[in-house]
Amino acid sequence: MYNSEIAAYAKYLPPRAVTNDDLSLMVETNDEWIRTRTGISTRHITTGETASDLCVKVAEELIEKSGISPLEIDMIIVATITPDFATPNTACLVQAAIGADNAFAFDVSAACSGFVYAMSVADKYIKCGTAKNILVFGSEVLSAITDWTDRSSCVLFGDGAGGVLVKASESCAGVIAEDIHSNGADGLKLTGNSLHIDTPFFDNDKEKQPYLWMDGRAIFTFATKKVPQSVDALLEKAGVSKDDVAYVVPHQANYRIVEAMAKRLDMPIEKFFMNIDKCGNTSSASIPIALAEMDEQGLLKKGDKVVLTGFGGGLTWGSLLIEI
Ligand code: B82
Repeated sequence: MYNSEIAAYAKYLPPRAVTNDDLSLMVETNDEWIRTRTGISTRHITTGETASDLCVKVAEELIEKSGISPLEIDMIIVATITPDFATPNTACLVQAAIGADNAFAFDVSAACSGFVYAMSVADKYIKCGTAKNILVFGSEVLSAITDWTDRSSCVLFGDGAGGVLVKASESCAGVIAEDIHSNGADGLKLTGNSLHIDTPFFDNDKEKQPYLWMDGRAIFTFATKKVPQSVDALLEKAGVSKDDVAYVVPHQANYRIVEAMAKRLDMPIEKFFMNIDKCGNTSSASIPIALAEMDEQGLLKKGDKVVLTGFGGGLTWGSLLIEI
C-alpha cells in the first residue's frame, strides 16, 4: 500500500488587497474594531478572477515546483463553495486549463472543512492504488456571496486559493490519521447562496438568500467545542502525543476561536499557525494557503507531524495528521 505524501505546496491571492481602512469608507466600522474582534487587517479581493482562475495559478506553481508533467496527474479535486458554475465543476475547468488530459476531476463541497475532506478523499485514492498524483485545491471567491452593506460580515471574508500535490510514496508516512464529522441538523446556522425556486410553476414569496450568513455565537461554541475533541480523537487514534505535534494548522475563521481551541487543547498558541491578519477568512482555501505560507517560511520540516483542522458550514469538521 502507498502513503499520501504532500510533495508540493502553492497559493495564490488576487492582487487587490483591501484594508480595514478601505472598508471603513464603505460601512460603519474601523480598523481597531475589526482587528480586536477578528484578528484581520487585510484581505485580498478578486477583480474578476474566478475560483478556477485562482486554482490555475496555484496549479502552474505546483507543476513548476514539482517538475511533474500535467499528463502524469491522475486526479484533480477542488474544494469550494463558490464554484464558477454548478456545471462544469471547477476541477474540470482547471483540468482543461492546465492540459491534465489523463485526470478525472470533481469538486467537494464542505465549506471551511472542504480542504480536509478533499485531502481525505485523495488519501483513499492513493491508498487503494487508483491514483499516483493528485492535485488538491481549496479555492474561494467569497466576495461574490458577501453582503457588502453588512458591516458585521463583510469585514470577515477574503478570496484566494491554495493547493498541494499529493503523491503516492513508499518512504514518507504522509496522511497518518483522520477524524471527520458532519452535523446536518445544525446546518442552517451557517448558510450561503440558497437555490431560489421561482418558476412559471411556483411563485416564491420568500426572498433568495444570496449571501453568507452565520449565527456567530452558536457556531463559535460549535467550533471551540468540537474541534478540540476532534484533535484529541485524532491524536489518540494515531498514538501521537501533543508534544510530538510541530504545528496545528486550523481553518482561519477568527483569531479568538483559535485562541480558545489552543486553551481547550492545553497546547501553546505558538503551535497554531495563523495568517488571518493578511487573508481574512477564505473558507476552504484557508488551510492550503496557510500550508503554502508555512512552506515558504521553511516551517515544514521533513518528518514533522502537523495537524490540519477544518470546521464550517454543513456543519462539518475534521482533522488530519500529516507527516511532512
Ligand atoms: S463572532 O460571533 O462575532 N465572535 C464570536 C463570539 C467574535 C469573537 C464571530 C466572528 Br466576528 C467571526 C467568526 C465567528 C465564527 O464563529 N466562525 C466560524 C465558526 C465555526 C465554523 C466556521 C466559522 C467561520 O467563520 O468560518 C464568530
